Formats: sequence, structure tokens, C-alpha cells
Amino acid sequence: MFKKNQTLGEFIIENQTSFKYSSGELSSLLNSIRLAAKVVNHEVNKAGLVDIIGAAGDVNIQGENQQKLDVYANEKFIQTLTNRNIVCGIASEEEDDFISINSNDENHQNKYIVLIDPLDGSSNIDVNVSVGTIFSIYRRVTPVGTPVTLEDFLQKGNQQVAAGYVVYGTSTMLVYTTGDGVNGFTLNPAIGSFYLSHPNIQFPENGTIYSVNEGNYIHFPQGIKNYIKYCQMEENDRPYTSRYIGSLVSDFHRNMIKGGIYLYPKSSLNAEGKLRLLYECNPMAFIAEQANGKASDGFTRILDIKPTELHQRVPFVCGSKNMVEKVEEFMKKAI
Ligand code: AHM
Ligand code: MG
Repeated sequence: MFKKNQTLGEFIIENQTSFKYSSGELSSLLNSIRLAAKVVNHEVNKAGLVDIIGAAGDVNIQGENQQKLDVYANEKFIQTLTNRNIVCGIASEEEDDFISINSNDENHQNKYIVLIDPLDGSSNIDVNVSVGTIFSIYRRVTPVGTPVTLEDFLQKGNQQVAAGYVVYGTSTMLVYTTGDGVNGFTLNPAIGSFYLSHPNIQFPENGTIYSVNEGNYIHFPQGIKNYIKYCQMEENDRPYTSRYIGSLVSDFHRNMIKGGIYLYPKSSLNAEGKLRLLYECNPMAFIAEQANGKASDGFTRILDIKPTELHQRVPFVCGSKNMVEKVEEFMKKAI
């Protein structure tokens, strides 16, 4: 139920009983992500001042080391989750290997693991364009109290218990799902609290926006080329509008609200596409499905792909249901 002026903290507590494994543990975990998001947001907002207070790698006038924002965000999320002692493992797009937490402590009862892309689209920071954080939460599959293993992280996306993103845009928003719809919260920077602003977000079934890096057109598979031409054809509600920020979270967020499709296909340059299955595609696919949208690699449901490695890449097509199905139709025809 939509309550006016409800904060994210209140929403998490109120809804924790509807979660199927009902436990305060997931609530604490979401609360730590909320905290890390605020810390990162503060730093991202200062990005334009970098030349004044010191460039990445420099020492600023206060004698503190300046860090690149993606490294900073990575550290902040890992630090918050580790300090609060609520997860047993973390994998990050910024780290080569997963991190096992308290792996030598037999009394360690934490069940959840987190996968995170701490600052996606970070090449956009220098030009003051929105970036985002993406997270994904699973229950471990190995026994509680033992060190986590790779097996805990290589679960299919359909096993996610929660996923979300933070978009550091004109306003900062946190959008997440625990498998019971998608809700969005907007940060009030004066108070430092997130407020429920977008309850029960739904992808329109059809859309008129397509988001793809068309500069790579020549390298795309024939099915994708045909779909792009279809988007540009004058017929019914087409030609569609083309919008590509080059920041997955922002492109996805706009498409989910207005109706549209995001595509990062494989190409003759990137044999498996560019986006990472575990840190980017699975969480966005889970959110999309929870909002009545769809996510596919062109042929297969993203959430049904069995991962084989931590940093695996997959082609990604995600957005309004009917648009994604259209792409799948074009892909099948072009085989
Ligand atoms: P990153 O994880 O290195 O930031 O890359 C992911 C980003 C996405 O946010 C974005 O949609 C895509 O890369 C843009 O790639 P390109 O510049 O090839 O279009
Ligand atoms: Mg990324």
C-alpha cells in the first residue's frame, strides 16, 4: 500500500514479513546497501569538483588521497557490508575473485551473499552524466558456518532473493525488488532519507524507445540489424525514438518508466557482448520481470542461464515485454 511520506527504512520493516524467508537479516542487508548508497551519492555529487580539490591519485589540500570513484564506491559497499557482519560473501565487478567473510568462524551464521557493480557506467562521471550501482542478493547454497565457495556465486538468476539499483541522476533513487514487485525511493538530500516515490513500478507492455549503441551496427548479428531497421520503419507507432545514455541503469530506468527496450548484443568485436551476467544482467532481469518486463540474450531467458564464471558476459536485451519478444522473433528468423 502506498503511504505518503514513507521512508525506505519504514518500508523495509513493514514489508519484511511478506518476504518468503521472513528474516530481519535481509532487512539489515538492505539497510546497509541504503547507507552505502548515501555515502557514494555524496561523493558522486562532488565529482565535478575534482579539479579543484585534486584529481584521482593526487593528494588533496587536506592531505587526503583522492580516489577514482569506482574504486571508492567498491570500497564503501564492501566496507559497509563487512562491518555490519550480515553477509557471508561478496563478489564485485571491481574484484578479480569473490570475498569470503568470516570464513574461519564456525559461529558465523549469515546466509546471504551479495554481488555488486559498485559504479556502473563510470566513464560517464567525467562528463556529469548519471551513473548507477547495481546489486543482487542470493541465499548461499553451501552449508552455513563454512567458507563460501564459487558455487554460491554461480547460481542462476532465478534464485535471486532481491536485486536493485541506485541511480545517481538529477535525483538519486534506489529501486529494488524482493520478488514481490518493484518499488522506487527518491533521496531527499536535505534530510538524507529515501522516500517511497514510485510504488509498484510496471514496464508498459509496449514502448516506443530503443536504446542501443548504434555506432556498432555494422558488427551486430543479422537479427539485431533487422530489428533496428524495424524500429526505424514508418508504420503504426514507428519509427521509434532512439535514446542511449551509455549508462545501463539510467537507460533501463527511463525505459521502465516510459516503455522501451535496451540492447547490448554480441558483435564481431565482443563475442559475448559487454555486460556481465552476474553483476549487471541478472539483477536488471529480475527487476524487469518483477515489473512485468522481460530480459533475454536474444533466445533464452537471462534468469535461466547457468553461470560458469564470475565475470561472464552475455548479450542482453531487456525492456517492455512485447518489444523483447519482437527481438527474439527477429533473432530466430535470422538463424
Ligand atoms: P562498465 O561496467 O565498464 O561501466 O560498462 C557497462 C556500461 C553500461 O552501463 C552501458 O550501458 C555500456 O557499458 C555502454 O557501453 P558502450 O560504450 O560500449 O556502448
Ligand atoms: Mg558495470
